[in-house]
Amino acid sequence: MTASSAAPQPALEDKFSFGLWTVGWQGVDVFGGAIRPPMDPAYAVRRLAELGAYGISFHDNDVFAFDADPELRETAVASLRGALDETGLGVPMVTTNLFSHPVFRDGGFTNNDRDVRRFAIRKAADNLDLAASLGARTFVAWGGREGAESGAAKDVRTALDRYAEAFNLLGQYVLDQGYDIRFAIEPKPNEPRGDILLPTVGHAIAFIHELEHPELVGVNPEVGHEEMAGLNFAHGLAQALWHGKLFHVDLNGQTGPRFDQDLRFGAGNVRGAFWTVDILESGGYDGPRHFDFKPPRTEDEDGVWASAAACMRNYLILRDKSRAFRADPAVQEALQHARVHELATPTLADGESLADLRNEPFDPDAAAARGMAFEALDQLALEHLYGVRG
Ligand SMILES: [Mn+2]
Repeated sequence: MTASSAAPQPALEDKFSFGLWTVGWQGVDVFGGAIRPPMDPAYAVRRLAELGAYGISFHDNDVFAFDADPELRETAVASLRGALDETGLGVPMVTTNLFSHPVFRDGGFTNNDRDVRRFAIRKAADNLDLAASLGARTFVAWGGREGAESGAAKDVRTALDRYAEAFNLLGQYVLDQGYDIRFAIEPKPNEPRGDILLPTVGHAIAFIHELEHPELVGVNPEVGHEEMAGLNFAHGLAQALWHGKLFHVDLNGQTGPRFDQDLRFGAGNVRGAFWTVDILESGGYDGPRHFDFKPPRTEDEDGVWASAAACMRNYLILRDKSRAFRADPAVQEALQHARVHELATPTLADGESLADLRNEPFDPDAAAARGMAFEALDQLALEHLYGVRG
């Protein structure tokens, strides 16, 4: 068996999806302009279908220009629909661009200017109609321009009032229209704004519980965004699952707290990627494995497809490794030694009260002398990851 055939090929049931803006990224960054030509969405759909994806996602303005008139918009959407029908690819998620046009210089839903907020909500509602017409079930909201660089310029408490107002309005709209769509907030700590509102998974989940229809809103955590804040992405996913709020996920790669790298999935923090796949596969998540990466500026179009294919390939490699880790008898034994199962036993037994617990004899010195045996377990995980076991 050659190295290139050692990992399974992507299949539709793997639910791999890509944002059109990922493979279509022209490489514009803060220090330089486009290095790749624009990519036609229909072409991107066909190429992604060939690679093994099952779906695509897009911002409204990935498909038609911000200033497109209704006729141009319809032509663009028809072209996309044609490619979707031809390939059988679906659109599990749609999102709205409330950040590129200069009108969003201070954000959309939390812009200090009321007329801009009204426009932003209108733009999102229009895009909900399109999302519903394409069968999308998830509507992601990344508020990259919702924030500030300065102190007094943004009253955070009133900004959160307006943020909640927008989700309440759009949530009610979805209910009134009978759309089978849920919202997923995508947290990010900074970039492009100096400080973005709802900066982490935890902030977003707390916010969701203040909304009129919290059941309609979950999170879309992104690897790079949580790791930019120095956080453990797999732990963020686990907590989102615990709250029943993991509605979608953005997979990519990041190397620690620095600018948002959007590396292909599996690059950057490899160990983090292993635990990310492990929790997604074992934690009950059944949504798209969605890639939100940027093929580096060094690449031509061939490099774009190499990067896209590698996202799926790395996921499948890590899925195999996670399964082999879980199935390894030495790991089962190490889990026992680490007493992982004991955490699943409630601290009080049925019928016990706090009083029972308070009267219990306990020898803290004896308990303190017990090692946790975590190192042996973690080394087994690393050895699976390094490819010397399983
Ligand atoms: Mn990112």
